[in-house]
Amino acid sequence: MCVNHDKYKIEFYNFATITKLNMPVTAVNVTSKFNTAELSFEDFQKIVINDYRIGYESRQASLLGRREVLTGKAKFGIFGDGKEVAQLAMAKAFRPGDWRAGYYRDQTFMFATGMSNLKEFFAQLYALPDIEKDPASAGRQMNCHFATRFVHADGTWTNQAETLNCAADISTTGGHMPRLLGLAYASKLYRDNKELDDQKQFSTGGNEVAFGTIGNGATSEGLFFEAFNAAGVLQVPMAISIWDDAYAISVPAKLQTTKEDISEILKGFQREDGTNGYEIFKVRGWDYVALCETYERAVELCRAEHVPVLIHVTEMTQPQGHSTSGSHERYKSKERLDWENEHDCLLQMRKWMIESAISTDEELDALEATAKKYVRECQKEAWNGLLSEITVELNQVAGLIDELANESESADALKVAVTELKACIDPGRRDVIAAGRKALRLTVKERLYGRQALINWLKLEEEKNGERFNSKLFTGTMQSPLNVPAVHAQYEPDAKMLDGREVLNACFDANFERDKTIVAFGEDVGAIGDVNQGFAGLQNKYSDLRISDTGIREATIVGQGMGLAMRGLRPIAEIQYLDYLLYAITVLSDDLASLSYRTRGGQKAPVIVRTRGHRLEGIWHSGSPLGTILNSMRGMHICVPRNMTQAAGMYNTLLRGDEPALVIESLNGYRLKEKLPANVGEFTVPLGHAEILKEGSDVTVVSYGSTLRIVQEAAEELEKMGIHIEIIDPQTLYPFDIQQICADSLKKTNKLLVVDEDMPGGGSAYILQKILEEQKGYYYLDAQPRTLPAKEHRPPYGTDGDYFSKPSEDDVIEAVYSIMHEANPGKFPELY
Ligand SMILES: Cc1ncc(C[n+]2csc(CCOP(=O)(O)OP(=O)(O)O)c2C)c(N)n1
Ligand SMILES: [Mg+2]
Repeated sequence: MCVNHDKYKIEFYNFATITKLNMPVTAVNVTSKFNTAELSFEDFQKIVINDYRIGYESRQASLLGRREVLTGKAKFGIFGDGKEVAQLAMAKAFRPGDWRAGYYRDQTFMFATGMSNLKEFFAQLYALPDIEKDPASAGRQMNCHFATRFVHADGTWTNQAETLNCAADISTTGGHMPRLLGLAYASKLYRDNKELDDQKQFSTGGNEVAFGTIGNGATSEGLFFEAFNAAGVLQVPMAISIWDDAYAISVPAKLQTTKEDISEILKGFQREDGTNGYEIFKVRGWDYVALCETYERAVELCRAEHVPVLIHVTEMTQPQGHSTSGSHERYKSKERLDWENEHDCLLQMRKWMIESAISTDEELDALEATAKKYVRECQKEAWNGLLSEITVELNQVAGLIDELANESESADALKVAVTELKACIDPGRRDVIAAGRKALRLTVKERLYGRQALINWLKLEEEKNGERFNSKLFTGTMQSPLNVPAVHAQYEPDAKMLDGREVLNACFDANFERDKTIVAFGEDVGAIGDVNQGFAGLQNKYSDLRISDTGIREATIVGQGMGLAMRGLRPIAEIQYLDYLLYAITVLSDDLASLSYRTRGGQKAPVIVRTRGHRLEGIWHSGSPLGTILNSMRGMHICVPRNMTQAAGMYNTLLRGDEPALVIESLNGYRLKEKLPANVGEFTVPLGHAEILKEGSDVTVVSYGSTLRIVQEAAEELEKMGIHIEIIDPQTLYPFDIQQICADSLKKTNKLLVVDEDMPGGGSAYILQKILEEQKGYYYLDAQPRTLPAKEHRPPYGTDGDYFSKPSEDDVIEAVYSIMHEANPGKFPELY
C-alpha cells in the first residue's frame, strides 16, 4: 500500500513562538497548523503504537477488573473504558511539575504518564492496605481513585517541580474542582511573586499546568461552575477536560445540561480581545489525531499565558456501563448501544492506524494478545500478594486456636471456628481476627496457657491493623502543630491596650514579614483588610499577590487554599462569617479533612481556614454550629479562641505546623481591649491545652469562644451567692484537653456544666463525651452533668432575640445554682 506519510505528521506546538492566538471558539477535529518540529514517520509510528498498547492494556484492566468484582474478589469497580484515547493525548501534554485533579475515569492517563501502573491498579481494586502496593491510598479508597505521594515519611515535601503530581481523588462528583483551582493558582503566585523564586522544589517559574477532569454529568454541580468562573477571573493555568459520554449513570444529557452541550453554554467565557476568559476546545473522544493536536495546542497556551482552557471531549462511550453496580442496557437504547460499539475509541484508533499504514491487523492482534497476558499477570500478582499475606496470618491464628482446643473444654466449638475459617473463600483479615476473638470468648472462663499466646498475637495484629486501617488522620510527623514548642506571651511593663483586631493585625504583620510563603485571601480581605480589619494595611505593605480579595465563593476559597497548601504555600483562607462555612463544607469535609487519611499520609494541605462566629445578631450572623463542624471535619484542628490574643497565639502555632485547621474568632470581640504582647508574632498557644480561667471548688464550668465572657460575668454574681465555679477554656475543641484538666477539675468539684451556643446535643454533647467517657469524668460526678446550649432554632435578630435564644448570664447563674440545689437543697433552696 502506498501511503503519504506527510499526511500523518503530528506537529507539535512550539513553546517559544506563542503569541496571542486567535483560537476558534470550538474546534471540532482541530487541524490548524501551528508550526515546527516534525517527527519522522518511524518515530511517529512508534509513539502511536505505544499509545495504542497503553490504551489497550488499560481496556483489558477495565474488563478484568469488572470480572474480579462480579466474581466477588473485589467489592466495587468503576473503570475508564471508553475514555482511553483522549487520555493518551492529554498525557502527552503533561510535564514534570504539572498537576492532575480528576476523577475515577482516568486510569489510562495515569498509566500513560507513569503516575500509576497496572499492578497498583489491581492492588487498589483488592484494597491492599500497603503503601508500597497501592501508593495512592494504601487500600483505603475505591479503585481508580488516584494520587501520587508528595510527602516523605518524615513529613517533608518531595521535589514537586521534578515529579508528575496527582492530587488525591475523591468520590464525590465535582468535589475536586475547588482544589483544582488552588493547584492552578499556585503557579500564578509562583510566577508573579518574585519573592518566591527560590521555592524551586515547588515550581519552575510558575510554568506548571493544573489538569482537571470531570464527567459531563458532574458539570451540573455548583462546584464546577463556581470553580470555572473563579479560574476565569484569576486567569490561572488550569486545563479542564470534560469527558462527555452523554450520561451520568442513567441520566442523559437532556436532563443534565442546558442545550445538552456544556461547551456550547460556556461560550460566554471565551476570552476576546481585551477581556479575560477561557480558550474553549471541543473535540471527539475517538479521534486520536485531533485529540493530540488539541491537547498540545490548548495546554501550551495555558502554560505560557496562564489562560484557563476547557477541552470538551465529546462522543465518548462506556463499553461496560457506569460501574459494577448496574448494567447500562437498562437505560440506553439499542441505537445508542450500537452507536457506542461502533464509536469505541480504541476500535476507531485501531482502524485509523491500519488505514494509515501505521500498523497492520496482524501486528495489532499480536500486540493485543501480549497486552492481555501482561494485564492478567499484573492482576494475579496483586491478588497473590494479598492472599499470601493473609494466608500467613490465617495459619498463625488457626495454629493458636488449635493449641487452645488441645486443652479447652470448648474444643469442639474451637475446632469448628478453625474449620470455618479455613473454609472461607477469599478470606480477609476480618475473618482471621474475628476467629481469634471468638476463640477468646469461647474460653473466657478457662485458665488456659494458650489464651495468653492468642491474646499477645491479637494485640500485635491490632497494632498492625491500626496502622493499616486507622492511621494518619493527621500527618502526625515532627512538623505537626502539636510539636510546635510552647512560647509564652510576653508583655512590656507599658504594653499598649489595643482593640482585639489590632492585636491580630500585628500578629499577621509579623508572620507575613517572617514567612514569604504565607498568603491570605477571601471576601473583603484585600483592599479593606477584612470586614473587621485584621488585615488592614497589609495588602499595601505586602502586595495583592499575598493578601487578596476573592469573589463570593466559599467552597473555592477553601479549595484555593487547599491547592496552594499542597504546593508548599501557607494559605490563610478566610470565610467571612462562620454561618457561610456551610457553603464550603463539602470541600472541608470531603476533601481537606480526609486528605491525610485517604492517602495514608502521602499528601497534606496545611490550610488555615479563618472565620468569625458565635454571638452577634440574626439568623445568619450568630451561628455556632460546632456539632456540625466537629462531626464533619475530623482531620482538621478546630480552634475556638476566647479573644484575639489567644487567636494570635493559635495562628502562630498553626503557621509553624503542617496540619489543616479552622480558627473561629469571636465575632463580638474585635473591639474589646487587649494587651499587645511584645512577641505577638512569636508566642504560641499549644493546641489541645485547656486553661483554667478561674479556680473554684463547687462546679466545673467548661465553655469556649464568646460564652466564656458570659460565664465569667456570671461567676461574679455566683461568688456573691457563695458558689465558686471553676471555669475551664479548652481553647481548641479538636484536639480536646489533652492533659485532662477537665476531669482533674471534676475530682475537686464533682459537678459539671458545659455552656455553648450550639444546638442542644451539638458541641456540648461532644464535650460531654470527651470528659465523661474519654477522660472518665463520670467517675467523679456527684450530680447530673448538665449542658447549657442555645435553643434549637436559630436566634432571631435583635438583643431580645439573642437573650431568649442563647445562653445568658441569668441562664448560667440559674443552671449552676440548680446543680448546687440538686447537691444540697437545704443550703440552696429552689430559686423559683
Ligand atoms: C456529589 C455526588 N453526587 C452523586 C454521586 C453518585 N454518582 C457517582 S458517579 C455519578 C455519575 C457521574 O456522571 P458523569 O459526571 O457524567 O461521569 P461519568 O461517570 O459518566 O464519567 C453519580 C451520580 C457522587 N459520587 N457524588
Ligand atoms: Mg458521563
